[in-house]
Amino acid sequence: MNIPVIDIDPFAKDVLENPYSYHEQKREAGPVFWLEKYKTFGMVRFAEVRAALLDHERFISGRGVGLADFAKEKPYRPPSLLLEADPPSHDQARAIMNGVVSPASLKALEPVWRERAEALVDRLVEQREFDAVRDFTEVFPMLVFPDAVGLMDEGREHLLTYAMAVFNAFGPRNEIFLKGEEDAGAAAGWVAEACRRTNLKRGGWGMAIFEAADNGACTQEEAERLVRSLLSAGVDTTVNGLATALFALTEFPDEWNKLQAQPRLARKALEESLRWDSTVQTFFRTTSRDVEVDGTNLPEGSKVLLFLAAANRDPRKWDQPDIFNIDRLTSGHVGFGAGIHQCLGQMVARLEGQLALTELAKRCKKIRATGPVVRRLNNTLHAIASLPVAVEPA
Ligand code: OVV
Repeated sequence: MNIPVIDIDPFAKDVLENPYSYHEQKREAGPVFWLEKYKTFGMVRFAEVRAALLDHERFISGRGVGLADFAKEKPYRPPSLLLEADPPSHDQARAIMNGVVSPASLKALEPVWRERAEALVDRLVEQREFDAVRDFTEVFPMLVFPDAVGLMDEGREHLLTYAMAVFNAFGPRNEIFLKGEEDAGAAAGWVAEACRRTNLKRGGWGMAIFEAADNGACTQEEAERLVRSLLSAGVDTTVNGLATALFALTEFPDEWNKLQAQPRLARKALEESLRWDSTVQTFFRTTSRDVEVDGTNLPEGSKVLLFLAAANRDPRKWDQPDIFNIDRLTSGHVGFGAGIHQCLGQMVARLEGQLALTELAKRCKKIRATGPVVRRLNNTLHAIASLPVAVEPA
């Protein structure tokens, strides 16, 4: 095959720890390359990654967005009706969810979410020193999201473990995956229970999905699985997206100063942080037919690994891509994906991020790391386990 071959394992521990130093070789190799270890194609350049995301007819999701090809192996859990589906069924499921996780519902939640952000940040700033992840970014989403879904109170801590396992499962069955699987058994059982109608509270997004089912939008069984999507995709993503934003702001103190002077920049800071270090690093697609990319034929049924995070640092697209700059125009970044599968919860994530960063910026003059960032290795998420910080009150 006349195509660059890459021997680096994108799911090896040192690569997952710091993926960015490994992207350039792939980016310079060509618009599409062969990942020898997994016998799949890969793309890291912005133009090709974005084009593939937008081309959902040729780069399909229904055979899974992980390494496993659902046409050849049984999925480890019943496939997501959103993430691991193609039109027309995908679009029906998505329409239900768009009606539930709506701008109007977020507008109603915002005042309560702001109060919770204020109370949490007040307490942390009083402490002066805290762990930005364990005490803040793992706490705040858990103070708002499970209530918005209407989840049962008992056992919510399983959400974080469950989602880590789900995101590990998109990668190979390596040590990281197997370790996550060990932790996830009990969590998966809890999640299955939590998705049932009888366990959901009135007035939440979960019950709203069942009400759509009552009106004929889908079956009750499908409603349960759509609730599962909220629980899979809604917690660890925001926990780590927010953690990365705080990490970026400690690494680039001038950017913190800009935010501190103008807390309204919180939205831009979050968006730039998603570009600078995308929480969801990669997703696969599968070719539905022979596809030509820049003269290379990708045969039907090929898995293609799309490096969203690498595309968001492609110098062909971004000026000084490794620099975190909250004034940057980030529009077009693929941190939330692109096209029909583009993140359904992006408005939720933005609201959580905006509130958390705004309240912090209003109350702190400075924030600095007091110890090293500790990564939590995951096959898909660039995650942080710990980031000790000290703040100087405003
Ligand atoms: C985006 C995402 C990640 C993980 C799971 C799902 C979605 C789901 O729909 O279950």
